[in-house]
Amino acid sequence: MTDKPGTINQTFNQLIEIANQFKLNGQVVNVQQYGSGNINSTFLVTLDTQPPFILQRLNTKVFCQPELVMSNICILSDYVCQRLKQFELPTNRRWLIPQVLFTSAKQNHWIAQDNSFWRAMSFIDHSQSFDTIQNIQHGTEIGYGLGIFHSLINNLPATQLADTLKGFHITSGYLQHYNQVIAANKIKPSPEISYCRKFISDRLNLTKVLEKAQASGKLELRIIHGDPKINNIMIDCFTQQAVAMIDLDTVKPGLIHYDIGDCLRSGCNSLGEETAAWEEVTFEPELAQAILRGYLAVAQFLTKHDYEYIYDSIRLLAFELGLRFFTDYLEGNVYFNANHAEHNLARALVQFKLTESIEKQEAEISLIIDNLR
Ligand code: ADP
Ligand code: GN1
Ligand code: MG
Repeated sequence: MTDKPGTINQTFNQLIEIANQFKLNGQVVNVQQYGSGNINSTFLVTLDTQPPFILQRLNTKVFCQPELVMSNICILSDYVCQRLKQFELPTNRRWLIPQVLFTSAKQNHWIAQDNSFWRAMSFIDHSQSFDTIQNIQHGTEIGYGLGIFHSLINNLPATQLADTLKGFHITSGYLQHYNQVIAANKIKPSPEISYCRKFISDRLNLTKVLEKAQASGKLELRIIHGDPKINNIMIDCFTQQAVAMIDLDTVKPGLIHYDIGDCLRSGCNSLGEETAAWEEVTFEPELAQAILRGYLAVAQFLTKHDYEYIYDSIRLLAFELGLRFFTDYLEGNVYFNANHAEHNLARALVQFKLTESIEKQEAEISLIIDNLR
């Protein structure tokens, strides 16, 4: 089987057969492609009597030890279920964590004949996710969502979970890989490519900012989500409150700054990651204020040093994602799902423009952070 990101190799009947490997209390009536993720292949399975569930083929090119991903998720969801019994949620809201559904043979995944790796998760009902922030209240809820998630796992020791994606968010590693790709390929010149290359070469001294802070003991490893872009934070359809964080594949030890930076770079760009109007992309400080206000109202464990690196993390995570998209474009789109050959180049341009806007507004963003201390 080819493991090209985003390719769906299974027929409808095969998908039904895979869905039936999981322990269900009803008949499968439909399996349809679902959601918009850049890594896995996601399906919604409808049953005749029970609520639907999520069926996913894990991208094993990205997660080369998928069994570890599944054991991490099981440890996490058991831990959070226990924590929720004593945890006081801000405003009386429901909060859910997706549950792993087991196969009839009591396994947390199923390996199909073509070696593809499948898992099933409970569906977060009456909720939806958005690719861009809808309004200030949505921004605050995104912040609450990440804050609740971090607070729930705050006491889970970093050693409890395996590192399922080595080098994830280590910007200097992405830079090293980029340099190797540049050296190994003949890159055709274009104005966009020149813009990206210059953008990167002008910021080489930025890449180690969080690594250095960690090495000096200012920042410490904790369990983090790893991928808190706003479409991974589910919003309750009735109350408009954050109700769950999904996409738990990258929950593992890391710096909370990866999460804070990623959530803000994703939430404060109202044109969204997929816009073709990359030259118009800006970072919106009032959305940053809303997200951070929600986040900090719940996540009350941040140290003085943690606050000091919030601005750097926002800038770094936008830059890092641009670097990752651009490298993937140069490599022929081997990591992120892409709809066309230039897709990851277009995405890189968006992130670089966003980084530029963050840099221009450093003073204003830093003031917002200071005022929330
Ligand atoms: P990827 O890793 O490819 O981003 P995700 O786990 O984020 O995959 O799933 C893709 C999309 O499917 C999400 O953005 C969301 O819309 C939907 N989804 C995934 N898991 C659930 C769930 N447990 N409940 C409801 N919707 C979900
Ligand atoms: C990927 O899986 P998804 O689409 O939620 C990526 C993130 C990027 C994001 C950019 C494991 O997230 O790091 O920020 O695309 N996930 C992984 O859209 O690499
Ligand atoms: Mg996702």
